[in-house]
Amino acid sequence: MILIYGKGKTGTELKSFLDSKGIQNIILDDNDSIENVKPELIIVSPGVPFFKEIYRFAKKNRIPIISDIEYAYRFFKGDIIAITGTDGKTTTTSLIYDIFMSVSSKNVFVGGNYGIPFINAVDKNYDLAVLELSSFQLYSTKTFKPKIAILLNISKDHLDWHKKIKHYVLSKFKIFKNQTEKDYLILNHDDSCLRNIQAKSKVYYFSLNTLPKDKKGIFLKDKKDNQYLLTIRDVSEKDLVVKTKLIGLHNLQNIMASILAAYLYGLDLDKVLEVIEKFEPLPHRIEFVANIKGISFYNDSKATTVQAVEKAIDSFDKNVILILGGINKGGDFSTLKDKLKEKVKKAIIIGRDKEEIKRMIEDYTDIELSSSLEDAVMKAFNSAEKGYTVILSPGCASFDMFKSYADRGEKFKKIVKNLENLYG
Ligand code: UMA
Repeated sequence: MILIYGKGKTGTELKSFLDSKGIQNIILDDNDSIENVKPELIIVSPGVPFFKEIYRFAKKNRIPIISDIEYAYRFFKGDIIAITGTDGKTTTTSLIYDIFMSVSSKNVFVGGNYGIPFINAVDKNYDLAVLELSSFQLYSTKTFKPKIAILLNISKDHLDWHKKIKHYVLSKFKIFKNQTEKDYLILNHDDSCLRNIQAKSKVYYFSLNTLPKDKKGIFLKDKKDNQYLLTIRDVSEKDLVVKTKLIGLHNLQNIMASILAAYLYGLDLDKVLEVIEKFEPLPHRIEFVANIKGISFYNDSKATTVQAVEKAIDSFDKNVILILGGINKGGDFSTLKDKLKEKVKKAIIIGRDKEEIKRMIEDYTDIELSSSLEDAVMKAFNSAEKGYTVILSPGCASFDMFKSYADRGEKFKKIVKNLENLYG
């Protein structure tokens, strides 16, 4: 009998799958007693942290405990492109999916942390799965092995789940742990955590700087008016001109990783570049909302880490008013010191951890504390001048004030749109 642990999306989809196969199962969570259950396997949902009782129960009774990703992998017959990293996963997953849907003739599944559990891909004749994977999902994998693994970047995130950074990094590294010399690993050469990884797979890098001569991959050669000149290096070198609606060099990194995945699959790069040019920014990721009296408003609610806030600030030249705060996931906001001094005129802080965040950054920019998002937007609007940019880039989880980052972003957009109706 299989114990499915967690009654969210993952658990219920696993249950339908096991029921359809006639495999005996039971679905439980923290609210149920596990004392009299004797499963031969436990499949745990990603949101259940490793320090919870169920992991102790599995260890004590010597029952294997795996993630839904590991379980679905054992049945899935197609190729897998798997994407992980602290930031940029969803954009990269979405772009790779669009590229393969448009340019290849493959029947492509997209899912994982992206929203659709991987088990939904099993038995449906997909040739390829493009999977966004969180560290939670990778933590309990055992044999999982993608044909192409992409590791975008690593910064302190989800330390509430993982407790220690080493734990978090090792979970992420599981994405390539079982790969062989037939598989590919795509790494960010600009991230010092990833530059010197030893792997059995064939490693390709992406970088905003020229890659060292002995390294294969893709790098930025020149930038002009929203066009990027890139060089792709394998046995020989080839230049590519990329046009995109995505803002910021962090997005260029996501694009470079996607181009490499397409290249390694042998797709026609001219067609790939056409897909990239048409690709629209996803909601809540440096998403333009409105321009009111010469002040531009951007919604970057998906930025739940300090590193993501840094990327948002990097995307604008100067005169930024930053709205941030919420539940701090262990981030050190003082690392933004130089960017705050250089570009941020004022930071307006909301949410549960506003006092803590204030202490970390008050020496580097003007600060105002605010008790609601409406009030924060008004304060930003009143402080801004023509040519300024107001950006909601919280660097924190949203659950103290909102249902999710998406709810936070939608509410922000609504408030800004109301303001536009009044003053626009
Ligand atoms: N539960 C417990 N104890 C706990 C936590 C959860 O018993 O301490 C049980 C409860 O029954 C609860 C259920 O687990 O109802 C929830 O399971 P879950 O949190 O794993 O949620 P799912 O609905 O199965 O969604 C999960 C991912 N959620 C998380 O990782 C928190 C979804 O990612 C993913 O899209 C989905 O599987 C399909 O694969 C969401 C997410 O927030 C988008 N991810 C985090 C992020 O992107 O930052 C990692």
